[in-house]
Amino acid sequence: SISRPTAIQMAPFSAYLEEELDRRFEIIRWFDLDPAAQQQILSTGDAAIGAIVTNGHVGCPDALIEALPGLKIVAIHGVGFDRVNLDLAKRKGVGVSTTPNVLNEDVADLAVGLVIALLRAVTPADAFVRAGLWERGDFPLARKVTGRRFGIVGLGRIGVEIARRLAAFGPVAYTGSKPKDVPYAFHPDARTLARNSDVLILACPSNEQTRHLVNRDILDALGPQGYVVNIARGAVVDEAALIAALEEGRIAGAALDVFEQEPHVPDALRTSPRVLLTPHIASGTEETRRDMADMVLQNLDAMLAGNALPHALI
Ligand code: 8YV
Repeated sequence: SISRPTAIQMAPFSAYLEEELDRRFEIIRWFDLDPAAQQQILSTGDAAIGAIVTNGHVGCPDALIEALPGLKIVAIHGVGFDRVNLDLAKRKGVGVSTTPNVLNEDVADLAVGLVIALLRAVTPADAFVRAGLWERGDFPLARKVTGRRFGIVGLGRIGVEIARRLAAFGPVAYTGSKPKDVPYAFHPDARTLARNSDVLILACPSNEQTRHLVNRDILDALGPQGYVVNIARGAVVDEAALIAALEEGRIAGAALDVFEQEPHVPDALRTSPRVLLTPHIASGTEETRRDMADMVLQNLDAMLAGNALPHALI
């Protein structure tokens, strides 16, 4: 029989994407394999495995890229590539693709939703009504959104969409590697931005430069009336420093869609009345996930046809 190409799938996807993957490849679901079966693949290095399909935050281990002589592509369903070793992929002649732009609007929409929900205490207010507490008295007052100063860390494709939306509410400033041609104030570093912001929104990539960028120093620059919103990556925030700042009232609150050890969320965050938590859902709409799936498939189809990857990082 004519053998079909094999692909390793690193994480579960939508039924649509999984069906389309099954149509094209013999699929190995890495997350369903026990350690011995994984080790078997790592030591035999099956040359039929031409693709790894993964998501933005799971990525793939270096050992897998090293082990597979027939590997041609790591196709990421997402834009973050912090868990894929680009230098190694390049050295091995393996292409890496992402799904840029199609998720910008959703991620920006969720960032704005988190800002409003956090300052206006929407989830505690919902819990208050459900618990029947309204009949015993009014809900405590929240904080005003309009007029707040918004500071965006990372004005890339997503950051700029967040800026456009938040500009309807108050002044927007940003920091990043360089100033851009935009109508928002640039600050050269996160500390200066934090000092001049009420709400600090993280929209930068996760890399060595941004690891624990939001540390004690930045949180103290933001101050006791300040809020943090993270839709980027957990690693951008020193979670222990954030927890301490929340517990000691050195910042007012935080809304987090991403975490350092997700899906593990520390108890100190899960029990804090000052935080709003979502399970990495910023790109999670049916519409956008369909578009992301189609981009993954375009990249895989290009690989199968021997063409250049349309959304290649390298
Ligand atoms: C999703 C993301 O978590 O794009 C990213 O980098 O983190 C998200 O879109 C994920 O990649 C969807 O599979």
